[in-house]
This record gives sequence, structure tokens and C-alpha cells, in this order.
Amino acid sequence: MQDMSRNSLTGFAADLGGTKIAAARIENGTVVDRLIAPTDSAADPEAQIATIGSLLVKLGHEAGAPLGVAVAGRVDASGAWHAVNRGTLPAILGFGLEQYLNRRFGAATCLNDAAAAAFAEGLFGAGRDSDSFAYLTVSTGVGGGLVLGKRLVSSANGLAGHVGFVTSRFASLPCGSGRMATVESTAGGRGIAAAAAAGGHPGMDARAVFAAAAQGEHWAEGIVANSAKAVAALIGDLAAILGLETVAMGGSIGLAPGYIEHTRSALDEEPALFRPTLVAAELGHDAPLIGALAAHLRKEHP
Ligand code: ADP
Ligand code: BMX
Repeated sequence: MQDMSRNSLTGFAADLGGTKIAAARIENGTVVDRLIAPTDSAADPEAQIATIGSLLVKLGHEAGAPLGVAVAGRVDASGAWHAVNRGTLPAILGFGLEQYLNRRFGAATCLNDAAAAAFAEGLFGAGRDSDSFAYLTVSTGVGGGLVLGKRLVSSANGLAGHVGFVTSRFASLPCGSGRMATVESTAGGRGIAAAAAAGGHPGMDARAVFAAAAQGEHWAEGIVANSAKAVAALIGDLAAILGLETVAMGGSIGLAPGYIEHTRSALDEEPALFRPTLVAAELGHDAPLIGALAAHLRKEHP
């Protein structure tokens, strides 16, 4: 992975999450223009890609220009796209994404959003000096990407790195993946909103719960703390499995003021061996965009 220079990244990228779609024009490794639209979570894949297409056109994309597309959900080795959490993107049920993107945009590469961010952070960010590195996004869900021995871990079914679907002692409810009591079901944005509703505060998204916590509302502070504890325990578990040296955190919840500090203080309860260095993603919200374009250029010019 080391031989790619950030400066060589020029082209376009899109990042489709459970809450928002970002598209960007990237020049010499820097996002120079960006547009954001809300995700219509119930929309079918063609409609999702139409939204990406309209953002890309406004950014000046023309057919055949280099394009990387990062998506929430797993992308398997055949390029098919499947939601893992069916509650988040219920209409994404095994759609031939890579072929469709290639027909629609001339040339494109697609991969999971957290895997794309891990690729970028592993090459150019918080993971560049680590032999065992994980990127976690705490956003609509809790996603992940693993870079071991400088290689992004992948699997034919596209599920590798989906660390938010491990079970947690801080969770108790069913998860949209079909599993019970996952980290995502309590720590991700949808889980936080569900916890608020269950506690008598319906109609609040995670951002509103964080705002209530910042105002000193105890119920909201408890939900935010529980999310951070679940993520810290997940980091300890991943350290045990992978011998992690460094973890970078991204996503709008992961990067929200105070969240990483909450997670670090929960991680301090772990023995030193299970406590990798935890930092904010160096590329911030750009990580999935830069990683998607890097993955595309790597595929075109291996
Ligand atoms: P996506 O999941 O689409 O990639 P984000 O990374 O923006 O998008 O994550 C969306 C989640 O983050 C939502 O649950 C939203 O309520 C929450 N969120 C957005 N901004 C903030 C904030 N400033 N503080 C806390 N939570 C936030
Ligand atoms: C979920 C899962 C992952 C994704 C992660 C972060 C779905 C639809 N999503 O774990 O594939 O990487 O969320 O995604 O199965 P985001 O929507 O929070 O950005």
C-alpha cells in the first residue's frame, strides 16, 4: 500500500451512508469541491445512484473520469451490493452495483464505506505507520475496516470488517442484521435514536440526543456514554483478535465533540494490552471519499 502517493489522486468520489450522500471532486489528494444530499433510506439502488449522478454532474464529472464510490452495506467479489442492516437500507438486496456504475459513469470502483476510509487512513492517515490498524465509523451504523500488514482485509462475501455486528454486553435489542444485541444496535445513530425513543424521547436523532447531553440532560448523557462504552469494549475485543496498534475513529458521531474522549476514558478500564492508541481519523469526513478514489486508481493501475 505504501507506494501510492496522495498527490496522485485526481478524480471524483461519492460516499453513500445511511443518512447522507456526499460527492466530491478531488485534486492532488485534496477535496476541492463537495456536495451533500440526504439519503432516502427506502429508495431502490437505481434511485440512490441517480442522486449520486446528479451530484457528480454538478461537480463537473464526465463519463470515463476516475470515480470511486463508497457505500454502506457489503459489496461482494462480483460487485453486488447488499445491506447488512436491513433496517438502514431496506431496498438494497443484492444489486449489481459495479456493472451498473460502469455502464452509467464509464468507469468506477465501488467498495464498502468504512473499508474505503480504512484504505485511505492506512495509506495517508492515522494508520500509515501501523502494522495492525482499524478504522471505525460511528455514524448511522457502526462500520469498520481493517488494515493488517499494510493490506486491507477483504472477503469474497464483502462482510469482512463489519465489526459493528459483533455482540455487546452494552446492548440488548434486536439489530437490523438479524443478530441480537450488536454494538451497532446500541452505539450507532439509529441505535441512539431508538434508545431515546424507548426512554420517552421519541423523534430525536443522534445529533439531537448529543445536543441534549451537552445541555446536561442526564438521560441523554447516559445514552451517549453507553454508546462510547460499547465502542470501547469493541476496540478491546478487536485488540485481542488482531493485536491492534492503532484505531482511527470517524463518522459524525465518532467525530462529534467529546465522543472520542468518552471512548478513551471507557477504554482506560481495559488492561494496557487491550488498549490500542485511539485517534480521530486524520482525513476526517474525507476519508471514505479519498479512499474510494484511491481504490479505483489502484484497480486501474495496479
Ligand atoms: P452516514 O451514516 O450517512 O455516513 P454520518 O457520518 O453523518 O452519515 O452519520 C449520521 C449520524 O450521525 C446520524 O445518526 C446523525 O444524527 C448523527 N450526527 C450528525 N451530526 C452529529 C453531531 N454533530 N453530533 C452527534 N451526532 C451527529
Ligand atoms: C452498517 C453497515 C455497514 C456500514 C456501516 C457504516 C449496512 C447498510 N450498513 O454497519 O456496511 O459500513 O453501517 O455505515 O448494512 P453508515 O451508514 O453509518 O455510514
